[in-house]
Amino acid sequence: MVEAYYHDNDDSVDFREPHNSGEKVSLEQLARIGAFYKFCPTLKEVDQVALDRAYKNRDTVSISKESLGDALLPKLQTFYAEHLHEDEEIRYIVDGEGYFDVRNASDDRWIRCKLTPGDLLVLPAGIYHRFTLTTQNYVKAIRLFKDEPKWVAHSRPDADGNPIRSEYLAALQ
Ligand code: KMT
Ligand code: NI
Repeated sequence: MVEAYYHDNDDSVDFREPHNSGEKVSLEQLARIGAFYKFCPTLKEVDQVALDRAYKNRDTVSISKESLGDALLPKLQTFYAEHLHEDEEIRYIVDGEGYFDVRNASDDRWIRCKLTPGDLLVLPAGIYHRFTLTTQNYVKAIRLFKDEPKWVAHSRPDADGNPIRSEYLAALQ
């Protein structure tokens, strides 16, 4: 079950550590920035979400030392650079665990969502976010895409002027 809280912003500590400031964030607060959470005990519930939202594609990723070897750290650094995507995307944790940090639009603080098996998170197009493994160093996740997977990650601040970003911010009003 997801646990969400404000990140402590302590950069002297490895990003895979919890970084829990102690200030909790509710699912309602997440919904206010367009991030939706649902617990899906089995793939049946995931399939239903995909059907309801007319999602057509998905893939499975395994991120660990075993699967990536020396490429793990560079990969994690890429995922941890603040970025946005031009499409809504869903992530579902099958095994292991991971942190999705999402920017709270009103005060620009990081909200950290700890996802464990069965957790499904919808990230809206245009939301600034980043991802990392936990100290467990392992996640197996399904990424669901509305249409063709759009891998392009648009970094901050370059993406500030992206129309998708403007649309996202306008939708929050
Ligand atoms: C993202 O958008 O940063 C990701 O999907 C990260 C990998 S999914 C476990
Ligand atoms: Ni991303």
